[in-house]
Amino acid sequence: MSELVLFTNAMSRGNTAELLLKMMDVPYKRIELAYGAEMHTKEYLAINPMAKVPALVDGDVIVTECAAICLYLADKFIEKGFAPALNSPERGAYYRWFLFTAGPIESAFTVLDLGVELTEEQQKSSGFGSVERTLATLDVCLASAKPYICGETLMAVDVYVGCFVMFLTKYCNYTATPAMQKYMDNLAIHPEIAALLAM
Ligand SMILES: N[C@@H](CCC(=O)N[C@@H](CS)C(=O)NCC(=O)O)C(=O)O
Repeated sequence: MSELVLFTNAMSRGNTAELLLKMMDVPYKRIELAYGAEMHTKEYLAINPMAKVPALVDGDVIVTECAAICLYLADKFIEKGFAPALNSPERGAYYRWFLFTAGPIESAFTVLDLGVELTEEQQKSSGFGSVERTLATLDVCLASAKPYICGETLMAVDVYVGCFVMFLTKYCNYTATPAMQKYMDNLAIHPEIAALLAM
C-alpha cells in the first residue's frame, strides 16, 4: 500500500483531515507548508493548483478539498467505522450534512467572517441563502443528532461538521445554540476532538 501524505498547515482546515486520520489510527506522513511561497512552488501547484492546503496524496491519487479528503479516507478505510455502509439509509444524512457543510456552511462562514450583508435579491441566487437561514438549518440538523448525525456512531461527517462549528465559535464570534453546544459536548468525549477544542 502507498504511503498517505497530507500537505497541511497547523492553522488551517487541514486540522480536520488530520483529526480524522488520527481518530482512524491510520499512518500518514505530514508535510507542513507555510502560507505564501511554500504553497506556490511548481511541485505543490502540480498537486493543488489552488495553492491551498489541505491536500492528500495517496500514490497516484491526489485529493484536495477537505470534505473530499475526509470522504475519501472514511471510504478507503471503511473497516474503521467512520462511514456508513455504502447502501445503508444512513448514507442519506451522511452525504446531506457533509455537503451542506462544505457548501452553504462554508459560504456562511466566509460571509460572517468578512461581515458582508447580502440583499434579499442576492440571497435568492446564492447557494447558502443567508447566514441566519444556513445556521438555523444546521441547528435543526444538530438538534436531531442521536447523539451523532447518523445515529449512535461517530462518523467522518461529525468530525467535519464538528470542526466547522468549532471554527464558527472560535473565529467568527458566533455563539453556539444549545443544540450545537450539546452536540459539541458529545463530540468532546473523544480525546482527539477534546484536544483540538482546547487549542
Ligand atoms: N475549499 C478548500 C479551502 C482550503 C483553504 O482555503 N485553505 C486555506 C487554509 S484553511 C489555505 O490554504 N490558504 C492559503 C492561501 O490561500 O494562500 C477546502 O475545503 O479544503
